[in-house]
Amino acid sequence: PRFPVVVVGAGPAGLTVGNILRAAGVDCLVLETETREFIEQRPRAGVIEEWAVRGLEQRGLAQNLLERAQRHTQCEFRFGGQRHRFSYTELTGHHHYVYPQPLLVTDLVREYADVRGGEIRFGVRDVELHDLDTDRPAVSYTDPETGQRQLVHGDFVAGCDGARGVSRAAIPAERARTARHDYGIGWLALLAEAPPSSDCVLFGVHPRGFAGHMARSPEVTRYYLECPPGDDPSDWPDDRVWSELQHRLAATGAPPLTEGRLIEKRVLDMHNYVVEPMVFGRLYLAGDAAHLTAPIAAKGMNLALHDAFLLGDALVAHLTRGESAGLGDYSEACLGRVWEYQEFSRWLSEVYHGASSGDPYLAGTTLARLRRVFQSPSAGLAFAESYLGKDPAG
Ligand code: RFL
Repeated sequence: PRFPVVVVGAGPAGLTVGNILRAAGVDCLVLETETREFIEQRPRAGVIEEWAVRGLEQRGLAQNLLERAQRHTQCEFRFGGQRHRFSYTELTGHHHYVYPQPLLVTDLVREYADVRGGEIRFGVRDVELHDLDTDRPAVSYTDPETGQRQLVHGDFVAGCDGARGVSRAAIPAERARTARHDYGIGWLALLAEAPPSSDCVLFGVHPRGFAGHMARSPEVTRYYLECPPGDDPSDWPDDRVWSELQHRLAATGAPPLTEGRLIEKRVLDMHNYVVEPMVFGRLYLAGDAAHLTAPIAAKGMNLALHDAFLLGDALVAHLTRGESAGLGDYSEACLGRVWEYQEFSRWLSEVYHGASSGDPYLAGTTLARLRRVFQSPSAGLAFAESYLGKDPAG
């Protein structure tokens, strides 16, 4: 079989590319190693930036999101035992959407496969990419039902298989550079079966370590606790987690957190990477396959969507109208935003983790940085702009 585009990976990036192609009548095949049930439930991101929602809306992909997502207008930092509200919408007129990633993925799969008639194979094994540097690239995989190897030819391969996929590794080392940054910090990522304890996102900057609170739905709340990298989640029984969260997020006038059963407990070793360029021959990387940002600033899915909009539109322009400028500019057009978000993540990581670094100098300077966001209107505005993400239209 032959498809104009073979998309590797059915995350937000791959499914968005697939949907854009199908809307333009371009055939494509999406290959995914997991089952449909699994990807529709995998908990991860929740914060989507306004421009990204608009990008989905323009492509007919935001109907459920716009009906169901919460709109957030402020966040709260807690440090020095006090609450500090930051109303970014008041400063900028823009807000954040909160819509859990599994719901977005569910919407995107449904639209791609059930509405737009796109082809997708779940549960594929041992995906390999071939002849990427020629005009007849191919992808092979083992079919989960027959156990047979399948070979699919395409004109283009979209590598959207995330941080643990095969696409990035298919680029020879001398053809792309990977820049890495390891924070040397761990976050215990938690999902609690408990209603949110605040009407907005909370960031606790505490000498014992960072703690975060993010609503996901009226019944489920995401929490984060800074911990040593490589910590074992089994060292974090529920009692210890709640006592640490209560302690690090305590502030004058703030009610205690509403506790509940912890349904996810994973230690994330915070690191970032960026692959440059994001293109090798007929392979175009998008999303986490090309660049990872630790969830410090909640940027990963937004970058994945930005790449997917540009790649989907560029492939459509090339395949339906013979216009190849979009494909030519693709990598550079993505990387501007990628580096901007990487820099903000790094800046924010210092703010979150300075107080607990054990270095009193770093603790002093990063707390000063945080106070400046509240005391200086221009520093507040600059922070709000980075936090909300740059609007590609303006
Ligand atoms: P995904 O979502 O990882 O999708 C890749 C898909 O490819 C499949 N796959 C393969 N398929 C075929 N062949 C192979 N060889 C394959 N190998 C893997 C995988 O099963 C998967 O279905 O990548 P994509 O599309 O680039 O999307 C990226 C986002 O998922 C990611 O950046 C975000 O989840 C990051 N992130 C957050 N981003 C935000 O914008 N806001 C947030 O609030 C936010 N919170 C988070 C996050 C990530 C987290 N984790 C994973 C550490 C919170 C957490 C806890």
